[in-house]
Amino acid sequence: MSEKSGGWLGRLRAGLGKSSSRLADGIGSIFSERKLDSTTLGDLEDLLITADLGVETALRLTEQISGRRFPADVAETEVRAALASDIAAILEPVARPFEAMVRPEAGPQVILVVGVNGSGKTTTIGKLAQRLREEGKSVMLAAGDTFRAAAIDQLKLWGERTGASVIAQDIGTDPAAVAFDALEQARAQHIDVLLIDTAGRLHNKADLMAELEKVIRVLRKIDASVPHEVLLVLDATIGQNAHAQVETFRELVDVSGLVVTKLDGSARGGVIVALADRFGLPIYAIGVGEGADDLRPFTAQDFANSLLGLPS
Ligand SMILES: Nc1nc2c(ncn2[C@@H]2O[C@H](COP(=O)(O)OP(=O)(O)O)[C@@H](O)[C@H]2O)c(=O)[nH]1
Ligand SMILES: [Mg+2]
Repeated sequence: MSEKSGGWLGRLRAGLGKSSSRLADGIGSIFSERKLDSTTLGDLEDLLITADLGVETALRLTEQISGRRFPADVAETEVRAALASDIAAILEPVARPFEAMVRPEAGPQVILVVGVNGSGKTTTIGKLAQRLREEGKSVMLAAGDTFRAAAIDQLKLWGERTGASVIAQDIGTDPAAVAFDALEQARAQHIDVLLIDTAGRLHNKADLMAELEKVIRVLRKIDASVPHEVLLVLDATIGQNAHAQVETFRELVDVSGLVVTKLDGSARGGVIVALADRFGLPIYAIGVGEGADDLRPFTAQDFANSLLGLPS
C-alpha cells in the first residue's frame, strides 16, 4: 500500500493532535511543578475524562498510576509512558486487524456495514474494497442505502475506482431485495467478499431495525451462515456520543466489530480507549482520511503512544 506524506502514523498523529497535545500538555502542567499526590492524581483523572476516556476508564487508569508507587518527584515523561502502556493494555485485546476469510466454494464472505448517516460507511466500504482488491480478492458492493440517489452513485464510484463490481437498484427499492440480488450474483460469479452498504437513518429506530432485520433474514434464505461480519462504523469526531451509537446499534443488530473513522481530522481519539474498555468489541481498522488508502489496521501501542504524544 502506498505511503503518502508522512505515512499513516504521521497522519494519525496529526489527527490525534488535539487529543494528543491536550493530554501531553495537561500531564506536563500537572506534574512538572507539583508532586505526585492525591491532588495531582485527581487532576490527572479530570484530564483523562476531558479527553473522552470516560469516567470509569479514567478512574482505573489513575488508580493504576497511583499503584505504580512512583517517587513524588516523578518526571512527567515517565507518567506519560506509564499511561501509554496502561492504555495499550486496554487496547491490545480489541486491536484485531480485519482479515478476509478463506472460503473456497462456500460462497462469498458477507460483510454488512452499519452506522449512522455520515459516519463513513460508504467510504469505509470503498477503502476495504481497495485493500481486498490489492490482496487479489474479487469484491462485490451492494448499494443497500437506497434512500438517497447520491449514496448509490457514491458506491458506484468506489466500484469504478477499486475494480469491485456493484449491485445497485433504483432509489427507494427495498434494501433487502438489493442484498438478496447481490448475494445471488456474488455466488454465481464466485466472488470472494460481498460488502453490503446500508442506510443509517437513526431518527427512526424502529424502521431501521426492521430494515436491517429484513436484510439479514432474506440473505439467510440463501446462506444461513451470513452475514459473517456486521461492521459498525463510528465517526471519532463525535466523542462520547459514540457510546450511545454502539449501544443503539447493538440493540438493532449483532455487531461483530468496529471501524472508527476520521481520526485524521480534529479527532477525539481518547474515545477509542473508552469504547475498548467498555464494550470490548474488536476494532478492525481506523480511517485516517478520505482516500482509498486511508484505512489502517488499529495497533494498540502505536495508537496509545500517538495519543500521549510519545514517539512510537
Ligand atoms: N477526514 C476523513 N473523512 C472521512 C473519513 N471517512 C469518511 N470520511 C468522509 O465523511 C463523509 C461521510 O462519509 P460517507 O462514507 O458518505 O458516510 P456514510 O453516510 O456513513 O456512508 C464523506 O465526506 C467522507 O469522505 C476519514 O477517515 N477521514
Ligand atoms: Mg453512505
